[in-house]
Amino acid sequence: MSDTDVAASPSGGMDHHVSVDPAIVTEPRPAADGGPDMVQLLTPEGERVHHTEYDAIIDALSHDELRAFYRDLVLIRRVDQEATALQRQGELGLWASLLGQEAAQIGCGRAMRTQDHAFPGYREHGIAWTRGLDPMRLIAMYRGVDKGAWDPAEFGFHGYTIVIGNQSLIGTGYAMGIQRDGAVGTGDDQRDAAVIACMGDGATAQGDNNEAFVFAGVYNSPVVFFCQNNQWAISEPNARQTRAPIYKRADGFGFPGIRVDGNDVLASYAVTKTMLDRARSGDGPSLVEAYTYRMAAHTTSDDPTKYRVSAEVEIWKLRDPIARYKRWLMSEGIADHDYFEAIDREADELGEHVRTATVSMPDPDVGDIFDQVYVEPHQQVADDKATFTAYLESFEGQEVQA
Ligand SMILES: Cc1ncc(C[n+]2csc(CCOP(=O)(O)OP(=O)(O)O)c2C)c(N)n1
Ligand SMILES: [Mg+2]
Repeated sequence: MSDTDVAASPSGGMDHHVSVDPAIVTEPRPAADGGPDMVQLLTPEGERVHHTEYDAIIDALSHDELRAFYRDLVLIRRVDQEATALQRQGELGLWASLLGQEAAQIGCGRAMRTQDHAFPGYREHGIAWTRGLDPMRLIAMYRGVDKGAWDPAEFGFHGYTIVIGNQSLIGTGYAMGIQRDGAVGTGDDQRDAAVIACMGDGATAQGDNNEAFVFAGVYNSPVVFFCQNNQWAISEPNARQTRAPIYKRADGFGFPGIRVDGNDVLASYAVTKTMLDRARSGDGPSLVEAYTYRMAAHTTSDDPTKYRVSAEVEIWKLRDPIARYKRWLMSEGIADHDYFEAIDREADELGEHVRTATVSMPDPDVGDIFDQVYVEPHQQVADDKATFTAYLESFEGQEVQA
């Protein structure tokens, strides 16, 4: 396979490990660059692309706000890198990296208002960051010392969930509730609310997701389905999830779908903001397909070299979300060398904090997992706790192998 083949195919033509009907893999696939329908406001080289619908949204941002996007991108990438390293050192049970998807998530998260609610999967560290959730809460969960039970109402950011596709249904249900509470289309900026339901490209193949689209469409619910199409669902490429571009799926459900360059923080922000404004004002749901790439493994338990070629990853490196944004900020004179240095220093400090705070997290009392099952006492759970406690005590005085 030549480099050209790889460039033309988001799957990278990686079919040699899995036997697949050739009729499926030779079907036309979306262009690896997202195609002409994709909204892009910043090229991979950092040049602004003008767009009649979205320019005004970007022009309305102050230089402080534009610089803050950069800070978000760099700091959440650093958290992600540290968490990946900590997992490799045995300090976390698992980590799901967002590497490459920072712009999609920061653009989306910064388009939300305080009263909006996001329903994340397991990789939405960037959206969590924009909602003010301390990344250590995420890390504690992946270390297995915390159940991830932050207060969704406090952050407008619900619990991490690994069940694929559930966010669409739960988010739609929540959006229907917001509608019935009369918090849509009142014209009050402090009150009108909307939901971001996160999903991946793989989630589009779930029945739950399609059922959510039916409900959202029929009830005109204030929900934006934010699909991060990172080209892969573990080892399954887009070509085995869908034969049509994801954003076009919305047509069949009667609401708008739009593909945006998910490696372009400006475009991701402008498009998601437009769709959230629309939802809050009572104009109903939409599907935003943020076209991006998962640069790292699916999770730290996965080895992507088994199913995709490195040439594909190299192509996407050239589309890096942070490099292009930095180039643009510099060329516009919005940020200078001193600013970037200060952000790098802040990232170093944050990295150090992540490392020291992780290794000094206290182990939870193992009994907690039983105590928090029911509000009222429960005999079966009490018996289970006693059995488990006795089992642990049976090791006392023995040397435990790490
Ligand atoms: C209902 C369900 N089926 C299968 C799985 C196993 N699983 C975990 S992640 C994943 C792939 C999801 O891919 P995608 O939606 O593209 O999200 P990404 O991981 O790429 O962000 C699968 C199949 C699951 N967690 N839930
Ligand atoms: Mg995916």
